[in-house]
Amino acid sequence: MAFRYLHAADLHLDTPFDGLSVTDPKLKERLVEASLVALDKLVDTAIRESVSFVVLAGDIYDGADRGIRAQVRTLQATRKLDQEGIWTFIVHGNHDPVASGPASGWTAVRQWPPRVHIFSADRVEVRELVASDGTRVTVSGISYPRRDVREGLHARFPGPEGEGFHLALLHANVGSVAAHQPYSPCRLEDLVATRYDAWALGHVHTRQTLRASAPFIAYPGNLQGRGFKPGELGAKGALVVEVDGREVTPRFVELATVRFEEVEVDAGPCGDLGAVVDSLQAAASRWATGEGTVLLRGVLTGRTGAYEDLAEQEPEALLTTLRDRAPASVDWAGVDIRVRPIADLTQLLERQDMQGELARGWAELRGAPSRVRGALQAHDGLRGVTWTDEELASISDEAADLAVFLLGVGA
Ligand SMILES: [Mn+2]
Repeated sequence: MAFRYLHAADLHLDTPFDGLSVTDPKLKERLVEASLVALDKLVDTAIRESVSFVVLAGDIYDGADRGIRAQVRTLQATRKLDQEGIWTFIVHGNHDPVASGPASGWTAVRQWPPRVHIFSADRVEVRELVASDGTRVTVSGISYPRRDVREGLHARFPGPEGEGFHLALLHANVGSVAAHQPYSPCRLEDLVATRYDAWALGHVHTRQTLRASAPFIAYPGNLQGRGFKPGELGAKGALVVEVDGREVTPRFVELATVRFEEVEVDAGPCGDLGAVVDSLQAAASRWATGEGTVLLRGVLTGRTGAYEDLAEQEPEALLTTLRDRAPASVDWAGVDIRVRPIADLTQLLERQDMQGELARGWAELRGAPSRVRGALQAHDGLRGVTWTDEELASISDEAADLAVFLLGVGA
């Protein structure tokens, strides 16, 4: 005998996809809908998999002011689950705290279906149900009262009581993940010590199982990727978790309809711009497999004979060319050009002419970041800007590449 539940987190419904420059109106529309479509697919999956309940571990909404579109869609989703006899348990996180900001506590929906429980921010509440196989299940959880919760809320959980399967639901940063805010911080050992059978977590957008059993501890990752940060890339969705006695088995289900991927293309073998376009297109066609849309960002690297071509063309023109010829399910968000010319100033260091002098000047600057810093900060427009030594070294390299290009070295 076994039962299943579905665990999702960080839905960020109606996310505005800040910082993404998308011009294609059809793609724009698809992005605007993506998080909501993913929610619909979550509901379908829960019903198809005959789960006993769904847990949503915080950041359901993207902002504390909770767009009405997102709220109504959530109401419809939980209504559909309720009609199927499936419970929905929700805690709120730092993006959608119970009371925060100018729209403090505002919600367009005050009447939820009977099989929905939204956990309070005042204390840990415990709800009980009987799963499809007759197992007694308790779900314990607590919402964020405001955005910046510095207290480790896990410490407030009273611990499991009685027979059955005991699940704890929380939005938290376990193990100080640097890419995310240090809200409700705790260590993995702290959660293990609580003796729950499972912790359904939210907050960290990268899907990961922190512990396989006793307790099973997992982040399902966000439901729909939101951009090109490392944690947003790849397949996104939810976990269908099967519980068979003490045995807990998660299975990832992809639900996002737009997938973000970064592809690095080595332009080294490319002799001209035509070859670069071919290489980028080949990379795009490798993603033209699944359903849904894959949004690509290309990163062009390597020392290439196409350096000059790439330096001279308009970046937008390259992008338009790629978009025009991309497979139907693939779109380009941008191409980051990090190529370098084939010729290298280090080859010129020994020469007794002007080019040799330039090369030696560059080598000297590269070893003296403080001089580069001083020279840059002398410019009016750059006053107050700071750079790390690594950034200064790469600025020196870029300048050297440009010098090679302008001097026509190796051409
Ligand atoms: Mn969060």
